[in-house]
Amino acid sequence: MHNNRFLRALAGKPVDATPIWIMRQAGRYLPEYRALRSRVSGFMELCSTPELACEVTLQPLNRFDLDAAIIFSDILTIPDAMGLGLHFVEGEGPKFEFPIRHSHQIDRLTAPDPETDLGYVMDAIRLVRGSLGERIPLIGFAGSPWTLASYMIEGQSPGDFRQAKSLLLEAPETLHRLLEVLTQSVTSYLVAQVGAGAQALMIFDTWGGVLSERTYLEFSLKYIKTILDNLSNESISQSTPVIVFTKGGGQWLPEIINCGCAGIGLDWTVNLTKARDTVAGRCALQGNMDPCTLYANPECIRQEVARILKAYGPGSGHIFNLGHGIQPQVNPEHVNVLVDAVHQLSLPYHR
Ligand code: 1CP
Repeated sequence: MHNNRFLRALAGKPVDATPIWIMRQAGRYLPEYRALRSRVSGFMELCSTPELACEVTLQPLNRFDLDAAIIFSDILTIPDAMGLGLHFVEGEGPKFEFPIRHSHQIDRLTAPDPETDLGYVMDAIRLVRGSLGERIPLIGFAGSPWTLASYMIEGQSPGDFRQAKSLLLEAPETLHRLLEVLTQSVTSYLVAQVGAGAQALMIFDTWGGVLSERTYLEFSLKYIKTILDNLSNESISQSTPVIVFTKGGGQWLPEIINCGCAGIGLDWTVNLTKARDTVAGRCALQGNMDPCTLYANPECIRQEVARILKAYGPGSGHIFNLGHGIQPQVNPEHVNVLVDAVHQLSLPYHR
């Protein structure tokens, strides 16, 4: 691999500079993404057409000196493949035509076959790997069972979680059945992504942080751990590192470390120095700049990068990223400033 900083940092091995990639690095802040999207029927056509998904995946890499690529897709491809009918309403985000409203719908759900039902994702991964060659590694991903379940139950962006949390309290066994079929689905989806060429994996638990500690451990982390155990049994996680990102989960780092992940994603509310002390070399940390920093001027962006690098301190085990996805209104020039600042300002920490 020409640039394996990302995989080395994830393994805690020495690097020449801190690697960086950006959540949602392919997306609406890029004019070339908006141009391509306006020529197709919508976001799902981009995802489900491997040549287009490949082109979009590569767009940010043609502009910025990023240390990893992430396959252009979405966490909601799994519920879509389960028959919930995903579509995107302009300005409102994802919607399901057939959300989960009754427990008998859960009884009828089966785990999608990743090679047939989600074959377009595997084809996109194969195409991207063909184009990238050994330039930089490619990350595959999936949503956590709890995060997917929240969208499936609410039928859209979960908002106040009225229905998902009511189900959790009123019929926990029903929710557990849904989480189990999602756990099987996510496992086979991630295994297939590795088979197609993904070199690292990330589990997005975007909505884990809205739970209480008790319900986080029982309804989210437990299933993430099962996925990691399954990947380990299939000898996947030993060779393909997995990053777990629970947004809003900074207070549960001691529990998250025990799920078997190679890295933990952190949002910007977490103190990186304390987080590094907590994990004590047992896994790598990814993050954690506030995405809104990119609205500020280049000098402020560089200062913030310097602060975060200093907070982590010398040595490997840190992958720079935002604490959540990049906002669509960000000026792409500011992303260049960020990427170059991380590479330049991190040099003294790796001598
Ligand atoms: O063109 C458009 O309008 C679509 C916007 C968009 C994009 C660019 C959506 C719809 N998804 C994506 C791509 C995407 N989604 C990636 C691509 C890889 C990358 O460059 O990072 C990834 C990893 C995701 C994952 C994803 N989708 C998450 C988890 C990460 C996160 O941001 O929290 C979630 C929650 C989704 C659901 C989703 N899909 C799209 C939107 C706008 C949303 C969020 C809706 C909400 O706020 O609830």
